Amino acid sequence: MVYAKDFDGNGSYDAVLGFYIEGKPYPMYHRDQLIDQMPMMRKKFYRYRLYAGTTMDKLFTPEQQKGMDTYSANCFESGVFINDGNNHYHFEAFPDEGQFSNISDFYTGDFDKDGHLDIIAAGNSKDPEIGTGDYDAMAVMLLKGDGTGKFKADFMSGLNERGEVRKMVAVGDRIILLKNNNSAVVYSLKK
Ligand SMILES: [Ca+2]
Ligand SMILES: [Ca+2]
Repeated sequence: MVYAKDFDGNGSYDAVLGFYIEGKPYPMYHRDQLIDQMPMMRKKFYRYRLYAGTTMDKLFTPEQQKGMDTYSANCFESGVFINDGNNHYHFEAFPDEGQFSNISDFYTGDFDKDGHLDIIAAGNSKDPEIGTGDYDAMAVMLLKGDGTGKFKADFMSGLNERGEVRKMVAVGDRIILLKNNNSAVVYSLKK
């Protein structure tokens, strides 16, 4: 969930992220991170002990919560929306392997020539804040489609990279992986 408002009145919108533990929403941040962004919180949480166990609704006074926006997200999985026709789409999440990291770019095609559309997914990111850690478990991966909207990771595809892939560009039968702070890598697709 997200609470959002200019809580400290400095002219910029503050978004405070929370997550649920056994049904109760807690802030995502450590006390120090929160205070870095909103120094006024130092007064309220002058000891770590006071911050420990604070739920989102106790973070701000009822007065501060007035007029704030709240948002929530129910799904964090990567996947695809399948077009069922008649302007109707359904979401199909990727298998667990497709959730190993963030996905920055997709490239579709029938790479194994079995008549079903496959996906090359690329990702990884060192951008997350310190408390989250790097996303580094999947720079690029082939997800083979079975034609029903389901995909399966193929670790024998020959795609094997590290680092952060931000974008893929297809040129003829080659695919170029563009990485952050690193050289581009070129793969030839099987004919
Ligand atoms: Ca602010
Ligand atoms: Ca295929």
